[in-house]
Amino acid sequence: MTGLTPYTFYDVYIQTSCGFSGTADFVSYTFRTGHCAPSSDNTIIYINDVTTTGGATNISNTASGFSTGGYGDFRTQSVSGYATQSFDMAFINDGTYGGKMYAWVDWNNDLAFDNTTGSSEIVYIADDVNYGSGTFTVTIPDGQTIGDYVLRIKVQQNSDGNPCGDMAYGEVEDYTVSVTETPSCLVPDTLASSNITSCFSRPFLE
Ligand SMILES: [Ca+2]
Ligand SMILES: [Ca+2]
Repeated sequence: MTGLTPYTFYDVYIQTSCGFSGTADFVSYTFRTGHCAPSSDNTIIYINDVTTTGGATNISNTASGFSTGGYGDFRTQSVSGYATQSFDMAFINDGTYGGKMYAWVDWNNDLAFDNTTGSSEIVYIADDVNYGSGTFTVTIPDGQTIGDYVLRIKVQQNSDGNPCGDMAYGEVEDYTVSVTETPSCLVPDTLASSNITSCFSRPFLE
């Protein structure tokens, strides 16, 4: 099936053609297009604050609490930048328990987060302990096409960092990375000075 609109529910009706005997009754099936939406029934582990810095526009989503069902769709909030530009994303969890942290960006917009080891769509893994807060840097890939891409951040305890895996304890939040045109003339950055020497004589005043 092609030509479907992302983030839309579709009803499909199918019936069997029985040749000369006619047709069987319809059976129906409902499915949703878009990125997977993991769920959690336990409300005690969640991402509370997400903020970005370094983008042309930035995300500030604080005190979000636990999203219903464990999945928070915040794609209307975006951080923007051009290819090769970086931004920082800071998160604060509920403050009591924390969890293992993961983030992905669907850079090829195929509605799936490639979780293969070494994939460029994995932008953050911190799963050695349970984290109450943290910050990570996301660099927009060189040559990335102008457009919108979904960034998923996930907190969870127990089990691994599967972007589509349901959580016994955890929450997922989705945001948007808007990639803009690279400026034709970039402003200087990372300015530094070294080996400064005097190039003039200070007037001697009497
Ligand atoms: Ca939340
Ligand atoms: Ca993808």
